[in-house]
Amino acid sequence: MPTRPLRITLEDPASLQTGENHRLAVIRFGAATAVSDADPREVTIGLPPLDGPPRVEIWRAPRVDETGFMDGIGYARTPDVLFGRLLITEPMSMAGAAEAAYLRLIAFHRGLGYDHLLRTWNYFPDIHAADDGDAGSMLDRYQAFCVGRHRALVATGYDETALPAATAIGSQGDGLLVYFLAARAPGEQIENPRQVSAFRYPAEYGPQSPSFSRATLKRWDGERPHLYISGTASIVGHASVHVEDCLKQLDEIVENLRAIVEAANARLAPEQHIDGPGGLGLLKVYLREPAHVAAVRERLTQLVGTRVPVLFLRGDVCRRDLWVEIEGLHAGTA
Ligand code: 3EB
Repeated sequence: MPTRPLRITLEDPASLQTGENHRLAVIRFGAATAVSDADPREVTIGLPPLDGPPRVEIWRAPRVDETGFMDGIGYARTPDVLFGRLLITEPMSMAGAAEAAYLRLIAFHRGLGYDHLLRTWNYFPDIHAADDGDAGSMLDRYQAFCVGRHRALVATGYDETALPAATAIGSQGDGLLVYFLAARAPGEQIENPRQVSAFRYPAEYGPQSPSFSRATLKRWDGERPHLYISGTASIVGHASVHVEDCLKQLDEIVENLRAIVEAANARLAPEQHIDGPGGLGLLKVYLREPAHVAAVRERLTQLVGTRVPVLFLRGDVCRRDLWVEIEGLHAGTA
């Protein structure tokens, strides 16, 4: 009988002052990306919180077997799942940094026997700047990131049916931060019928299509299923829509989240269904323009209600014409 896997909540930072030992990860949000040399479970993402009381994201598990550092990767694990994080600050092209990060993290999670990546988060600064690594290349750093990530996935034999859900957002502070959740047993890839799968985007968005799935559905024995939803933008088919209008982008995002939850529910028994985007355990909203936060908060409340905890962060969506993106986590929280 597997133990309960993990649960992810947003909390007052004061709750970290107790010395409890059940933490798998602690995700903080601040002015600059940083990792802790003292605690392998801690990361700070350079995404300034925009609104509301201070919050940390805490991943807890009933039993954390081991925490440590290996090959520069901080990690913590339970019998079922592995959290890991790495920060690459060496000067390299973006493609080189992404390739190095993914080669290392894939060797690492497989080496410990957690063979299945469920979810990854990717943050790096200057996401729209020209990639300075490949002389003469016309790629921006996000497009170069996609090239490097894909190279590592190909080199390690990753099949597109095994791609994890992901977030990739422009942050503040040095380096490429990647953190991830892997498991002993696979999840189920969920795509969005309103959108072309990202790994099949046409070349107009970059020479290498982005390697991620729209969501991972993960069932656990004796637990409500988890759903880890990728960063979701105002994209229909493969095109950005409502490019001049943040609130219309928000409406479209909520429709995309609804479609993803429906696609997951179609795999689940009725008593396990998630009650739409407002029934998720946590939403993270990434906004390009801090001044939009009040209007976005108000409209989001109209669309999804007040039950779901929401965190607003300042970050850059990878397409210049998109101003807002939302990820959803449903991990033992609702
Ligand atoms: C999109 O749907 C928006 O490259 O890992 C969202 C989530 C986006 C993850 C990634 C990119 C990524 O294409 C951008």
